[in-house]
Amino acid sequence: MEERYNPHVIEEKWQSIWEERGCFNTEEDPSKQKMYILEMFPYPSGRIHMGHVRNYSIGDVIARYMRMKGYNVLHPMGWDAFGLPAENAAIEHGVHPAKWTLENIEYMKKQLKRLGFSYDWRREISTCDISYYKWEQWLFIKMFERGLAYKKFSSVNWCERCQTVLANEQVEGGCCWRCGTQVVQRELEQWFFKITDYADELLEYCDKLQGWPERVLVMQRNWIGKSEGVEIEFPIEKGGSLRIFTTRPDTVFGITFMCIAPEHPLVLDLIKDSSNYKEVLEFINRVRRMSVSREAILEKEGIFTGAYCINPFNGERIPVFVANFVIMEYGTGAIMSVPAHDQRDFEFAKKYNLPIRVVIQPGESILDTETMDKAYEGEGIMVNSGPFSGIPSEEGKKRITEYVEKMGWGKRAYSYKLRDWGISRQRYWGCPIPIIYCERCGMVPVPEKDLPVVLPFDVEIRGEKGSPLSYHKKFVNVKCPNCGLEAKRETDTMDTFVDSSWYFERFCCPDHDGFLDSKRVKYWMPVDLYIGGIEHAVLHLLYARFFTKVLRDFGLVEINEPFINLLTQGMVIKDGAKMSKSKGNVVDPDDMIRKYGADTVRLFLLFAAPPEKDLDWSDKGIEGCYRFLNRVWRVVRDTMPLIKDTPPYKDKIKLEGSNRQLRKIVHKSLKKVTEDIESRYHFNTAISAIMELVNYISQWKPDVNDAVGRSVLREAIETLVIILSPFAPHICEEIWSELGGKRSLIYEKWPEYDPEILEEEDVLIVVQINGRVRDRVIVASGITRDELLKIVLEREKVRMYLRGKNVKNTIYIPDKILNIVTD
Ligand code: ANZ
Ligand code: ZN
Repeated sequence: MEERYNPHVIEEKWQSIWEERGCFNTEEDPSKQKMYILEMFPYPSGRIHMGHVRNYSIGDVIARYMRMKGYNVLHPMGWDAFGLPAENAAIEHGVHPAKWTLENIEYMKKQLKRLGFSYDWRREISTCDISYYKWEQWLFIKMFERGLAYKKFSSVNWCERCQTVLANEQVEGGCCWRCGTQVVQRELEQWFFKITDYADELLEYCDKLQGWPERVLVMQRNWIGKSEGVEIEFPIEKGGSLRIFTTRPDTVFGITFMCIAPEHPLVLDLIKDSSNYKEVLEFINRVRRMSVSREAILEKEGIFTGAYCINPFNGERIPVFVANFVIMEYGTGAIMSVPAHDQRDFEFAKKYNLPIRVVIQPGESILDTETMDKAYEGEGIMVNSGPFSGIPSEEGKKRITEYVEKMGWGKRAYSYKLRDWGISRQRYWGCPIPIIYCERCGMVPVPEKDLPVVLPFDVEIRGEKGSPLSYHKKFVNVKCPNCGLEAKRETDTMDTFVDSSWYFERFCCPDHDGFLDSKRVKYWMPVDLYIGGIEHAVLHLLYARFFTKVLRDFGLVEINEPFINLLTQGMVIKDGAKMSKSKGNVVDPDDMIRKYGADTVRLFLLFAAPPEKDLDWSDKGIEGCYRFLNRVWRVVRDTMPLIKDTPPYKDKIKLEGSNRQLRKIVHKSLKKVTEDIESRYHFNTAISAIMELVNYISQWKPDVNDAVGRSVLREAIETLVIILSPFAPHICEEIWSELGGKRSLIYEKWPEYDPEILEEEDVLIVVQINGRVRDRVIVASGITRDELLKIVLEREKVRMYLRGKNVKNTIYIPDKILNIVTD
């Protein structure tokens, strides 16, 4: 064994052995239980950052552990390769997005390999590969044929800088999530996926995803945002009726006006005979062109339509307004306004001098419209509510709802915050939408035999006005597949979240000439453990769940949910801030690997914090991990002469004293590491248990002539190497082969701990001084004389009796009596 620990030599050696032997290649094997471990695949931005390394180190520990546990482990890696940065690079540096992306992938793949992650690289996927996006187009057509992909005009979030439409989820505080530019609204015809068809199921299954963090489930539930309420039909004075949605039917007697969205189909009808027809139209157009998304409106504004509704509960005339805060896509696009009990309505009423009427009294204090400075939105007792007065508001909700249904004025209803998923992007570097527009036939999907619609290479990317594809004549102009007339191709590409909504299924059969190979997918899916950042709690994870349900309904997969367990890892922090280029506090993984080797980097990232928690980068910490691995090396090297040709301990021999003590600690460590990995992913505590074990072994003084002791030590070292190997695989492989291991450590079985030795009781030892009983101590059975003596000499009583005397000799009857003889 080499004198010094040399991570670089060792790591390169084992990485090439693993690769040559295809150690991590996986095939379906019905005789073995499968285990699909997946980390969110990266965007090929150029370089791996520490967050990636942490994410993949966590996944790799589990994958390696599960393999040793005997599972058939699928652990793939790929690239979320379409997206804006490639196009921005094209605009800024004139490099083709394909070239930029492929070069980044090549570089980052080298980095990942240098970290020794146990991927089956044969299964690598790039979403920008024709063989991948061809099937995405195929799926799009299936969705189109079933009405799950459709087109509609809608007001969309538009980023002037990126010249592209953004999904609501990509707007952060009114700004573009990528570049931070203020988002404006535009009316465009866009492609949508009908995720709202699955709102109820997506919500329902949130209760069944027991392997997901509650925090993610809460975010998904809120995102779907199901509200229970009533739809009520209000007669319009001059004819017809207006349907509203409310979650507060208990407040119907407090309605003092109504509001409808500017896009509401009844608007023109309502204002027809109005004297201020023109003003209303102007207002509506102004609101529709507004620069902020409707949800973000602060200043409530509206205008009277001139029309009135009748409140069927009390016969009152209620004026109808058009208001900027009412959203057409939510509920019915019209509301009953109760300013006393809804803050938005309150602000609106104050602004336009509309009456406010209290119909819910909180109880402890009496609300007075004269003195109210905000709406009271809580529960209470209904007042001024005709026959319903005196009823608690929660009860009132039920009673009014029943009454509404009985009278035929409306019905119980639900409303969702979730919107259909807008997937159109006016961008080049994405999956082309396989639709052809024909003047005679309308929208015609590209026939399967003509797939894929290949993204043309020779485009001019200017970064302005629409998609580069729309300038590409050869791409745009086609013959209609239906009638043969001149037709035009769709030039929008798909949101890259589409690409990442099914890649985990494709990993099961990346080479399949078809959408999915159902047999292989059936074997591997669902993913047993999915690991990634919390930033994907709603977008990616909701879309992936939606796609899986769609695929199920198409008969393409047989599962309801894609991910059984979800682990969301925390951020990597340095100097109190998230490690990021913009903060200038990035530690480059390459530098760290160069300095310490991959094992140290991995070990530090796993040791410094449990996976879900944020991790504070510390130069001292990584240094400490490096010292620890050096220590492991030294300890093994020093014991090597004793254990090299010794078989590991077999439990037929009865152990005593320090041999027993060592073995007990080995099995205690094994148990702890096993449980920490398995039940809670608490790698940090697992690693510290291993560190303690190494300490113990290094202080353990073996007796060269004791064959049993040597075999216990051999077992200790073997166990140490095995349980350390998921965290720091290279050094362990090297030691393993030094120990005489013939095969790679990854084929080794994860050992079972010996419950018997752990169950051993503590023993009571009688302490005598010169033959007289002076003290009693409880210690672990099997304690050595030296260890026991150390404890005993510290004890108050013993020190008292020994004062002024020298210990001459000790007589130890193991686990029973210690007699100290003085002179
Ligand atoms: C009358 C009322 C009285 C309301 C009251 C609230 C309090 P959630 O809980 O988020 O689902 N609303 C309904 N449709 C709307 C739309 N298209 N645009 C803007 N607001 C709309 O919110 C449901 C409440 O939001 C509904 O209940 C309605 O106002 C408003 F004391 O109706 B409520
Ligand atoms: Zn045609």
